[in-house]
Amino acid sequence: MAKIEKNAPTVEKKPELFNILEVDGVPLAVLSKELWDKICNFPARPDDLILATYPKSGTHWMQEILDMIQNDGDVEKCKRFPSLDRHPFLELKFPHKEKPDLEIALEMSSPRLIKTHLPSHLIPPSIRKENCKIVYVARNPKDCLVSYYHFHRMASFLPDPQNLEEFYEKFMSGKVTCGSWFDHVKGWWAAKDRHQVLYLFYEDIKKDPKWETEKILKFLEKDISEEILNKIVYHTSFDVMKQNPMANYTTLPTSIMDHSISPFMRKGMPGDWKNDFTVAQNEEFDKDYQKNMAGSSLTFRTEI
Ligand code: PPS
Repeated sequence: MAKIEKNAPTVEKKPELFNILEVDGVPLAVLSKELWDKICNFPARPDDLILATYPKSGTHWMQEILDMIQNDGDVEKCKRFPSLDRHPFLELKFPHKEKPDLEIALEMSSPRLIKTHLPSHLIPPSIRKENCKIVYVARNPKDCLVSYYHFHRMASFLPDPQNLEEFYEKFMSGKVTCGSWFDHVKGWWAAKDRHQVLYLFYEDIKKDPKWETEKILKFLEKDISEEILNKIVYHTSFDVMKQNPMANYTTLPTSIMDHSISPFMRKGMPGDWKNDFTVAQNEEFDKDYQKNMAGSSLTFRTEI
């Protein structure tokens, strides 16, 4: 295991973009109270497909899989726009866009695919009322923490993480955007028993993408040929997505995301946390994990 890197380089920060609004004790990347009110009143449609994740859990990977499914494996159609412009992020307003994604969603025709990092108890009531299908992807917290740390280094709209030691404390106490990883994964785990939620794990998709994609197809009641299934698995693999400008975030200005500091498509590998965690951090983490997950039937693999 590695030593902690002190004072790792970061992109120039833009504090005016941090815009953290705290809702129910959860820090959210929501621009204003006015936008939050609009989110709460968001009119979901019954055929909306919701993709929910804690940050750095494989949102864009699953977005690509779902887009490929919805477009019957047509790779060119899935390259129509960069990921950020293809499907809206319910609660976000990106610095390079004129309006919040929610307003873009309101103008979109059905069926819509809508992404969100919101915890289950904060999603707009209409999503439940309309019984929308929800795909939730969870990732083991060690890799999630490390990925989130490096993302804070390269994204100008997130605060300076300083070093992994500092960020570790913030992540474990839920003082990062979207709050506690523990509350998020447990909240959605409970929600799956009350709503149409397909709860998937990043590590499972990495281990057997074909099997997991078949699960998604069943959940979406969609039939495709073996050939298209193989095409989806290939097109959404880490190495292919990393080379795809429509999926790897390189179309954004470096003042928003600086890939020379840390690429968005960074490692994509379960167990990468071992390169950043110290032995002491790992021991402390395991103890905290036991405390926070006591009584939960949820289990995670921290390597495959
Ligand atoms: S975000 O910014 O919160 O929406 O990020 P998110 O898309 O949820 O997660 C980014 C991490 O997912 C990895 N990724 C992938 N892993 C495996 N296969 C594929 N195809 C793939 N696409 C993205 C990405 O590399 C980030 O993880 P790390 O560990 O940082 O590499």
